[in-house]
Amino acid sequence: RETDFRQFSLPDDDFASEVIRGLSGRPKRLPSKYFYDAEGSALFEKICDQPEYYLTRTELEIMRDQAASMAAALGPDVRLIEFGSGAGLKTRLLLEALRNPVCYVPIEISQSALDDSVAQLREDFPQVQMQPVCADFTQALCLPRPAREPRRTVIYFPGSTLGNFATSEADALLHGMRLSMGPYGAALVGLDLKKDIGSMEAAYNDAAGVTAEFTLNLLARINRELEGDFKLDRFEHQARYNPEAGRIETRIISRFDQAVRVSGQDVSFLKGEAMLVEYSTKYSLDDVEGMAARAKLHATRRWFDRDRRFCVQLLER
Ligand code: AVJ
Repeated sequence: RETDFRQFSLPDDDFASEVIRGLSGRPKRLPSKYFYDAEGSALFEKICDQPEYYLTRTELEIMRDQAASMAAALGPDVRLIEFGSGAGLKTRLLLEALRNPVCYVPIEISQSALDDSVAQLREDFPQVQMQPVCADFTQALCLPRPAREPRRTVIYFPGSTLGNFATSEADALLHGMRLSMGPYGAALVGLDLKKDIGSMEAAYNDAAGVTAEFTLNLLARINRELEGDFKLDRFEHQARYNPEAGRIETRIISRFDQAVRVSGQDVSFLKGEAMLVEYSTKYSLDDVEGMAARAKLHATRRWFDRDRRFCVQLLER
């Protein structure tokens, strides 16, 4: 029996309060998880088609070439949990390679993205129990019980989404994953690697302006859902590599002194003032080892693309 699980507090309840809190801080911030409404998820898919955005293409290449090797390392009868499942293309490659997977549990904040991907996967993998959960994977959540006892639980966390978190949050998330995966558990994590600054910055500043549109959609979403009156042409997208922190930092910059109303509150901006909206951390192999050690996990195997731009890392208890 398949059940759709939803978290107890609906994501929308938190949206207003998190936006107001973020805009009251100095610097102003907006949480990047709110990028992914239906519009934002569609725009992210469009980012993945841009020539500058190498991440998705590269990770797909790794999965195409080496999913069989990953599946061999994971073994049979796996319960596969995915954090932030998105369109589920990489997942399909992993599910195809796995031997007799017990169930697939995608945890995704965007209901539309979750519905679309699971509908497809149900058709393609009728023998795998599908147990979608619409939730924010950073919050405590209840997971559905599988119909058959798995040999081990594997948490799949592709896309370098871990890089969206500050170091301390990422550590906490990995540590939480360690607890959710149980004693023989594992995590398979996609991580974007440090490389020349030009390529990293270009990936977040595509010439067609799709990433800028994706970033500013956060303001459009606030307008749609929180009675905001942001004028999008009065703000601009900025994405720069911070070499000390080892991450791309995306900000929305106010082009003028201006006031905006959000959820019945006035928020004022100075010309040039920034709202911090996203981190996209880039890793060295030393960074990966350090992070695994802090979460008390063993970095046992990793798979790269030809040019070593990206890696899929196996972490085991
Ligand atoms: C899928 C969240 C990892 O940070 O590279 C792409 C999101 N933001 N372009 C990333 C994103 C701007 C992406 N993640």
